[in-house]
Amino acid sequence: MNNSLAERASAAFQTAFGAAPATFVQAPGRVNLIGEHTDYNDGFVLPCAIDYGTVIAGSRRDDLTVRVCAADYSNAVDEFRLDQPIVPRDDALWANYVRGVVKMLLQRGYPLRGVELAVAGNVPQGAGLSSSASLEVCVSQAFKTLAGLTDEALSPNEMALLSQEAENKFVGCNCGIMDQLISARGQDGHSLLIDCRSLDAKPVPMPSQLDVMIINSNVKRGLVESEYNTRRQQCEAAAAHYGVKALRDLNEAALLAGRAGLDEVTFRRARHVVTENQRTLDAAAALAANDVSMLARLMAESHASMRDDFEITVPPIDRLVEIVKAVIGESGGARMTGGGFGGCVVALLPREQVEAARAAIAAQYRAPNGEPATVYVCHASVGASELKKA
Ligand code: GAF
Repeated sequence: MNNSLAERASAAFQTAFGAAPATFVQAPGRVNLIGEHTDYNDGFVLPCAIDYGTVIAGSRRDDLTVRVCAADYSNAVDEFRLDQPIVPRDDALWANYVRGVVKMLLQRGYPLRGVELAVAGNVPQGAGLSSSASLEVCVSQAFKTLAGLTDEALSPNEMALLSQEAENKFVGCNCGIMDQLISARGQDGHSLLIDCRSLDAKPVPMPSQLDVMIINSNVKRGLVESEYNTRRQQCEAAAAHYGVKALRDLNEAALLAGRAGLDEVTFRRARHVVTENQRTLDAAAALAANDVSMLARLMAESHASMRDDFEITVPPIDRLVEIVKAVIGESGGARMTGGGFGGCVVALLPREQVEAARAAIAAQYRAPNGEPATVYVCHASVGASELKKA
């Protein structure tokens, strides 16, 4: 992703600010292999960073003014000051991801000076691949690099946490920590098994014979935020029913034993989270052992659980999973990835089956509006970093 994005960011910088940038930083989007809606239940997730993301070209200023140019929004420029209240804009939503992160950095006491930034990204928006987290973490990285802060001064975990807080409190989306954490800490050629309670992250090598295929259904997602928030509330209600801090603290036996008095829907929501946590741990072990048929089984079970218990898939997404599974059988896995209600399917499949899967999708799938799916074959990539000195 980096070269063409860096060129676009550089060109936008030159146009907006009339000079060359001092540095470039990047932060990736992500695809989650398994562990959906578990992060805000203090549970486990297994995402990898992808080679689609955000690049920022940046330079320091001598004052307290921040100027940001968005290459993807016709080089629109947002400007605000570090010594005045930072408030959201309702006429340029992209700017709020930047403003929110800066506000959280200031609230935590980081010594910021003014900057000029130009932003370019290529994560498809609204597809469940974390374009927002990629932007937020990239902004954190830009300020970190331009302020000369070390990892000790501003760790990748802290970057992820403050980016999540910006999304929760400034942008207004009540997401968990997964997306920002993998964007900050991704590792080349690895997925990360993340414990969302302790924020420990264990790298798991991706088997060399498998490719990561992401299939964007191009289904326009509706009701995402309200449904997402409803699922969170149902999970919290279930945890309260069982008397635990979070659903992470339940196993399947306890789930069944304490079921009396819990309504059917809330029980099924809890069952998804409890079983998905175990599947995620098992999938990380299967991936590490290159046990592809086990991985395929766990991904299929995860999809069924999201469809039947958590009710976050939609028929076109279920159809895409069926099409891919008919090609790859047990030699790979496929499931919906991300928050749900549209978005993408992720498949882990042998490299030699990629073209057959692509052909089957092209021949057999159309979104309700007639659009075909968009297919990306990705490489598990490194998290937020400085790219190069300009
Ligand atoms: C979205 C959220 F941002 C994540 O925190 C996570 O909950 C995910 O949906 C579902 O697993 O991407």
